[in-house]
Amino acid sequence: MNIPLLSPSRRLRRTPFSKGVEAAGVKAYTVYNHMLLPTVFRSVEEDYKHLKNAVQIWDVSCERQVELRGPDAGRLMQMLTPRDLRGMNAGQCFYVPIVDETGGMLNDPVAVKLAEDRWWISIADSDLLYWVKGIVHGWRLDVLVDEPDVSPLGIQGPKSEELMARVFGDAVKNVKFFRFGHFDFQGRDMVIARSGYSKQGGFEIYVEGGDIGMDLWNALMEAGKDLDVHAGCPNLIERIEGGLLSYGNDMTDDNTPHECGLGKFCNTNTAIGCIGRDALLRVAKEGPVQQIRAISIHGDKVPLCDSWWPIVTTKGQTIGRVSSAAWSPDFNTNVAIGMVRMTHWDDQTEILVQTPDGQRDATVFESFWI
Ligand code: THG
Repeated sequence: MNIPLLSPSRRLRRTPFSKGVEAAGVKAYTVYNHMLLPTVFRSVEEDYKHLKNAVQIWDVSCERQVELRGPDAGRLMQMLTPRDLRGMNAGQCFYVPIVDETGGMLNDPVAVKLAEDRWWISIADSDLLYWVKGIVHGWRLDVLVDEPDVSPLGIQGPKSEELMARVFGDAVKNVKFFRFGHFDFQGRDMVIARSGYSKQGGFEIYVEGGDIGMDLWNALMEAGKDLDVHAGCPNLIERIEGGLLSYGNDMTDDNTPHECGLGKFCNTNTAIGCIGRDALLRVAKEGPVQQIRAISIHGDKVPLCDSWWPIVTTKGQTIGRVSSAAWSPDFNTNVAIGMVRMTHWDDQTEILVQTPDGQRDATVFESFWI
């Protein structure tokens, strides 16, 4: 198959780390929040093995921030999500479903509480900024909303803590999961959280000011030479094994958080002010009729999944869709994420998946691989 190239232009934004990514031999990009996001360095499978054994530097600048500043910032944040934020303190990060007035998912970002009156919403791939600006205008809220020059850099993998300590000092080891601290790099303040889009452990550095980007990239590469540090990126195989969802692929605004298995991040009863609260109270009472599941697709390696693959019964009735799939060397099966109707969502249910290569036997699981 011929894979066409992407034509560069200013609309397809480069990042502060693009030069480093290119020097490291990036082989493919996707577009995420109108910005370049690397998807392959050596190969998806080699990158996967390396991620699980060493440490990688990820250019995840495309996780853009929607910054909220002002006295109504906290109130606005609670209007956006059904997760109860009253117990959240400055210094914490929360994974938060963002819903519209129907309870449909608009994004699944990480909310970073910098101060009572200052937040970053570290967004997945949808133009959340416009929804937030619309709410601020419509409700006449006292808060400024914009996209600052902040580019996250991910440090992921089992050796990430060692590498981070070498560059930022041992104190970085004290940062707990989904919390952040402030650290110095060349006289500049960096927000560093223990978080990231892998299950291998790691950190995210919120780099303020693109001008310092390559200095930081080079310092990390230099300090990690003997740790086998390499440029990497969110890995398709590893994130499916871990059940990390991809907005626009695994769910859209047609899905509620409960359908996405994100009910544990909703406190709809107490999230007073959430715009989708009434709608979600209704769907939460009944419970969803379809839900995200781990799916093992039998047989040899499946092709790239760039459209939804129907899930059917032996009688040919459609009961769901597969939205992400990849061959897993560690689990010796095709791992997949899909939305499955309640009649077939129980653990170990046998189903059929219609891949572009033909129909495959598959099994539904109630939990992911890692
Ligand atoms: N980090 C930051 N911003 C992001 C992402 C990120 N923006 C885009 C995208 N990723 C948003 N989606 C997710 C999906 C999953 C997680 C984070 C962001 C995640 N989930 C963990 C899990 O499900 O195991 C932990 C959730 C928790 O316990 O709170 O980390 O990766 N900055």
